[in-house]
Amino acid sequence: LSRESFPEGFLFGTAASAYQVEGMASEDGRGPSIWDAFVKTPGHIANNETGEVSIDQYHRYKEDVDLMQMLNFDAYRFSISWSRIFPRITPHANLYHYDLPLALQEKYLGLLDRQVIQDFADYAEFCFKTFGDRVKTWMTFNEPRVVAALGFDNGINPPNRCSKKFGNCTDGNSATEPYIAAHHLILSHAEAVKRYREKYQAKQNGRIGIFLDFVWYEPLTRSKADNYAAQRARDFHIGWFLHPLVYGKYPRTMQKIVRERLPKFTKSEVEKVKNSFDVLCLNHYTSYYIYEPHQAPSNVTGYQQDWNAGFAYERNGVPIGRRAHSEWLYEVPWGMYKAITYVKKHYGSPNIILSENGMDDPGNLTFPESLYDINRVSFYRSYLKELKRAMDDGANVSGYFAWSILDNFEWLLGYTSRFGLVYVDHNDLKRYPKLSAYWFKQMLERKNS
Ligand code: GCO
Repeated sequence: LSRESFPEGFLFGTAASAYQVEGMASEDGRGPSIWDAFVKTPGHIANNETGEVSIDQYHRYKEDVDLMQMLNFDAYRFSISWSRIFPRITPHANLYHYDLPLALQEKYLGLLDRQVIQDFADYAEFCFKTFGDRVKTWMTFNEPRVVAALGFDNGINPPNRCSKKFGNCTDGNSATEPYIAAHHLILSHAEAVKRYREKYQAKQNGRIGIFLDFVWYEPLTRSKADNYAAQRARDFHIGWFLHPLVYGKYPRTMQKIVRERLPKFTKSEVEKVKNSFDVLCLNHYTSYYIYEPHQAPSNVTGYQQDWNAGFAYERNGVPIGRRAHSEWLYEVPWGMYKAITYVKKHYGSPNIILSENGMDDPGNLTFPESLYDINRVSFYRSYLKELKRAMDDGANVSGYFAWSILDNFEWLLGYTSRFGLVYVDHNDLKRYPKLSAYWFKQMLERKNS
């Protein structure tokens, strides 16, 4: 596999996000986000770690960008933390990577109030105006499904309104709040895109989109029930957002199951939401076999209950397509081919960037053994081959971003998780490129340079 295996101009990048790598979380006028508040509660994060210092990319960004360039990457996908500034190489700027300002959460419960639509669009417009001369690719939200499902269902991310795990699911609103939050995320995205297109795009000649996470769901058997369960899982996952962005309405399975709890788009909102992206970014990691369970597990509520599909982790006793951060997994690379081909077929063959793909280290690796990450090399090689196969079958993909350039703050897992191509010693913050980093370096070398 080499850069020449992909079309001329195909973009190779790496990805990270503000709260996960910057540090300096309380300095230089940065206001707290909901993650700054969330990490302060003991028990929320592995080893009660925080992003206060993280891996200090705030000060070491030059060294990190030099690393990316040494490894022959073309682009770097980072996020702006709603009050932090950070442009480098071909900047792909993401406006929201989970870190809602705490002030908005406290003022009006953030994503549960329509006020967030204007506030987000004002923030987006500030960024377009200030950085649009240098940033030509904008994304509004990272994984809005994760925001809505894990923040407002019996999930585990802030504002963890109905998290059974942290025991504050008192008001039982998980049946409605994920759908309200998702609706406001879609409307906030559409309002920001409208303003970009009306006021900045012609002059700045940029493009705008969104990051959607898409796990592939394969029916465990050919039965009608398992096929329906797989389709429902895809609809409740990517369809929740991509259906409105392409067709201006929620998927039929979702409408049938969630019914009156599903907010409605007005006629003018449909016009604003439909086709509100120039490029669709897909974050893909893993796949699951899905089967139709007889009833939803008793410990789930709301969105998880509605989804109600069984996840098969094994098939004929062989572990398959399961992703957990703390153990070495069996990944099924063909899920990449299926996910991309599915989006091409069902959503009008949009211009796709594969904006996140990568794997965690098994929890028991020590230094320096973990630098010899041969498993990560085979992970990337096999997933890139599947991506190329989807492109050979006509999928319109123009870029690929590895997650992540550096080991960083992996949300609830803190620094116990290591997704980086580059190892970070969390004691002295020194960076050590792993084998996989050098694999990309040779793979991305421009032969005719
Ligand atoms: C996500 C985010 C990243 C994660 C990455 C590894 O999918 O939650 O985009 O912030 O760190 O996916 O889990």
